[in-house]
Formats: sequence, C-alpha cells, structure tokens
Amino acid sequence: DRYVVAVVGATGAVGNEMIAVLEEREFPVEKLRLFASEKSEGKTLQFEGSEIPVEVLNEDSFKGIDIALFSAGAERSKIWAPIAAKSGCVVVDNSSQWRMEPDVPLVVPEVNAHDLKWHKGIIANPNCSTIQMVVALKPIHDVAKIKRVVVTTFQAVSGTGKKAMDELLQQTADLLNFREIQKNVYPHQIAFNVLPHIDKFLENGYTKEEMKMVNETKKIMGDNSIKVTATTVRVPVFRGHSESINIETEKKIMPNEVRSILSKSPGIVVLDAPEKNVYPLPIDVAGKDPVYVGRIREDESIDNGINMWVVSDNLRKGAALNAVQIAEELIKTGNR
Ligand code: 2RA
Repeated sequence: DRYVVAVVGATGAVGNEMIAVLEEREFPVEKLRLFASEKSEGKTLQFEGSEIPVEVLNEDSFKGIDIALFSAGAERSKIWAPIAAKSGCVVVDNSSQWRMEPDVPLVVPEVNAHDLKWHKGIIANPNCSTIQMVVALKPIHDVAKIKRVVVTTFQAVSGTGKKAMDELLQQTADLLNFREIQKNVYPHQIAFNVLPHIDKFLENGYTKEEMKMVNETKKIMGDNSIKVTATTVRVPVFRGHSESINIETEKKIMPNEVRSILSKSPGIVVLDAPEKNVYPLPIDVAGKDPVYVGRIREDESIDNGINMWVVSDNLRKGAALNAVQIAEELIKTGNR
C-alpha cells in the first residue's frame, strides 16, 4: 500500500527534517502534501526528485490524506489536528499541545509502541529532550526498575528553530569582530554563554521544558512511580542535545551490565571508552538516527545509582525521525 502524507509546518527546521526522513527511509508515499503559513505560500520543496508546492491550510485540506505529520506549534495544532482527525487522517503531532491528553498516546516506538493501538486519530510526539532520555532509560528500567531520575540537559539552539540558529551564528561573528550583538530570540547572549531557561517559568520555579521531561517520562514509561527532576539549559551548539542523567534503581545494576544491555537495545549506540577520549559529542551526532550513550559509571554517593551521558540529534530522533517511525509502526500494525 502507499499513502497520501501531509507535512504541516513543512518549512520549519523540523518540517524540513520530516521531508528528508520520509525520503531517506523510503516511506511508501503515494503523494506528499506540504502546508505552511501564508508567508511560505507558493514556495516549493524537494521530495523524491520533484518540486512540491507549499499550500496554506483550509477546512478541506485534509480530505484524502491518510497521515499528517505536524510540526507547526501548539496553537496551530490545537485548531487543525482535530479537523485533520475528523477528515479521517491520523495525525502525528510534534507540538506540546496534545501530549498529556488522556486519549492521546505519547509514543517513542522503542519504548511504548503498544500504546499506538488505542489512538483516536491524534498521536503525540514527545519533546526532543524526553525522547532521547526514555530511549536510554527503558532498557535499564525493564531490568532494574528506575526509582528516580535527575537530569540536566545541554540543548542546541535548533530546538528553538531557524531564527535561533541565525542568532547564534550572528552573535558569534559579531563578538569575534568586536561588534555590538543583537538579542532577539533569547533574553541573554547565547554565544559563548549558557542559559538555564528553556520555555516559560512556572509557579514551582521550573520551566515548561523541565516539567515536560518530568510529566512525559512517566506517561511514556507507563509508570507514575518514577520520580523525575530536570534542569534544562540552552547551550551555543547548533544541533544535538546532550544530557547528564543520574538514575537510582530498585536493585543494584553495575555499569558493565548497563553497557551490555544498552548496546543490545534498539535505537542506541554505546560510545563509552573515556580512557581513549571516546564519549558522545553533539558535533558527531548531527544528522544521525541513534541515541548515543557514554560516561556510564556508578554513582558512588548512593547504593543503587548510575550516571550516564546521552546525546542525540534533536531534529531527527528528537522530532522528525520519531514521528516517521510512529507512522511506520502505524502502517505496519494496521493502526493507520
Ligand atoms: C527546545 N525541546 O529544544 C524544545 C522544543 N523543541 O527548544
């Protein structure tokens, strides 16, 4: 079978990556429809050797479309995802809009593909920093049951979007040329700096990004007993999120066992030979699919603790690849 697929938010950083991943993985596309805001109307984007026109959404846009991959922000998703689902489309939405809705599965195929069977037309793609973390946590949780997770992230500016990548580039050039810098996207200079501030601050002193990691992890892992606390940090890296993860498990598990389990787990590459300066680096993962894990070691401050360093391309596994893998799972299991 072949499918009529739509990408909504096609001209954004993630939308572009979705189109690339559909082509690279030879997803069975009968026809690709691209949608973006008015300002992109008339543009064309390359797919399988053809120029595909970018359209503007209207009430009838989703008629005849089988699967719609959305990465157009929460506001647009709130309006258009239900319209798409009512038109018979299955929506895989990358925004935060639907993730915690009880009748919307929140899915990382390596972790909880089984949740796809109860979707009601909308499936939520988790936050990039959550996806790479749960891919690494799940195999350990299945063996030694994780009680608590403490994570600090080092997130690339591509997570904010193209304007943020331009801002990092421009500020870096301006500073190296002793010019005044502009601050349009972030509240502070991002070049040669780190900002402990991703998304808005909440009453409890956490940011929305940090609470996404706390709440989404429990839903995806299907275990509300897992305690999670997070600090999410923006760093002057273009592509690839890095995470320092500390876990406490019910029963003891040694680093070598973790290395062995993870190296046999789907979607993971273990890069862990610090004595040879081998550990995952964001500059090495850009454009690649796996979640890379290294610096696996015992947390000697508690009885059953493990520390590890997890790096992955936030536009790929963190967004576009995970969404396409959900679509692949849907057609494989007949849940489309
Ligand atoms: C970020 N995870 O990195 C958020 C949204 N992509 O900004």
